[in-house]
Amino acid sequence: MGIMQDSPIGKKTLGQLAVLTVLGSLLGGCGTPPGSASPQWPWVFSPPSSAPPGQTAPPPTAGVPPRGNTVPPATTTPRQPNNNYAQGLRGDYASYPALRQFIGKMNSQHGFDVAFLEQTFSGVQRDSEALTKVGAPAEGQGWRAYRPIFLTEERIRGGVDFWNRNQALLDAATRQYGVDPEYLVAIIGVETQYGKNTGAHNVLSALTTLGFDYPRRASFYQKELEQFLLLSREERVRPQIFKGSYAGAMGLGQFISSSYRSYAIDGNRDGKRDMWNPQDAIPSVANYFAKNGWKRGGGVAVPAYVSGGGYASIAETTAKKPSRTLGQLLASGVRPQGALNSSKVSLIKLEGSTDEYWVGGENFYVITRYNPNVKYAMAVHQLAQAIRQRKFGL
Ligand SMILES: [Ca+2]
Repeated sequence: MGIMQDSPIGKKTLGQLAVLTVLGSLLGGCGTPPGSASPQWPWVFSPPSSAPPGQTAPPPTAGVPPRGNTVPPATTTPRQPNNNYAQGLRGDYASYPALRQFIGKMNSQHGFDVAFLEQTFSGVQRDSEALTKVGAPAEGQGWRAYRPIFLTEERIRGGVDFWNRNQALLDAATRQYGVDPEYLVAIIGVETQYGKNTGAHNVLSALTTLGFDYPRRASFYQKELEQFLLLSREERVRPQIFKGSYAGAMGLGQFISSSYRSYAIDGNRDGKRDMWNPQDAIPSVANYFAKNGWKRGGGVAVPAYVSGGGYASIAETTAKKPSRTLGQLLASGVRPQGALNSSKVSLIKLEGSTDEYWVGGENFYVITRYNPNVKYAMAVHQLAQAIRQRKFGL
């Protein structure tokens, strides 16, 4: 998951988002054929959430699909173009052969209608801000500059508030998934400041831009775009509706599309996996951690002193699965400053003007499954500890 660097300016509340989506629907934006007698959209229109974070979503209406449209079942059989759509690609991506190939693949592998996708992508505007941001992630900074972004008084206090507001949800997620609650709170705090900053980029535009205008990671973002369209179909949400980070990460926990499809949980059982609603987002983040091997109560990381000539070659600056015993680290000149409950450990090096060393356990590695940068995982760990200490007055 990416780290949000978006300015709060330009953020829209979910209420505003709902208004915009309704407006878009009324205006026939995104290509809905006006006055059409039968529904042309493969998916029922349904925004990610009509309720602001922290509020309970309205109860589902059993058996009644939103807006009464019929959703055709997903099919893997390629379909012929639907003549209700204008043919061909237009707009910013009209002259991209790679996008044409992508559309062909979505048709042959997943049964998406070609004309529908052409219509969809004809409305995509290049997201130049995403291109700028993807080249300068926060992780590029040294640890001494990176840490203060997240270890702020506001974020610690906000974490305690979020925990108190969502105590029952966090308790339930901890019981069901075995993930320590302070880490769930800290992830959501680092990613979105507890839901205040879930991203204002149009996910379809951001992923199309990064998939076809950013050659260095085109393959990754095209795969996420594929996952995103599948997600939209599964969740019955028009792809133009989703908002997220410049990299297409969505909701309180900033799930990219592949993670959304794999790990998101419908916690409140209303039939939607709504990552903007804590009722779904909290168990989803817990599920992500559990599926990646989190051990409840297991050690995460402790600071360490290093000496001699043996430690340098085993120090990790990128995430790797722990493979050493504590005894092996001790023999390499590493002196942990505290106990760490983990059968396998790594020596973590946080680079900066003065390097910092930590012994990281298996749970530290699990945090890096969320974002592979060790500075990210350490920021989550330290924020989690600070929030826990503040909440319980330790
Ligand atoms: Ca739900």
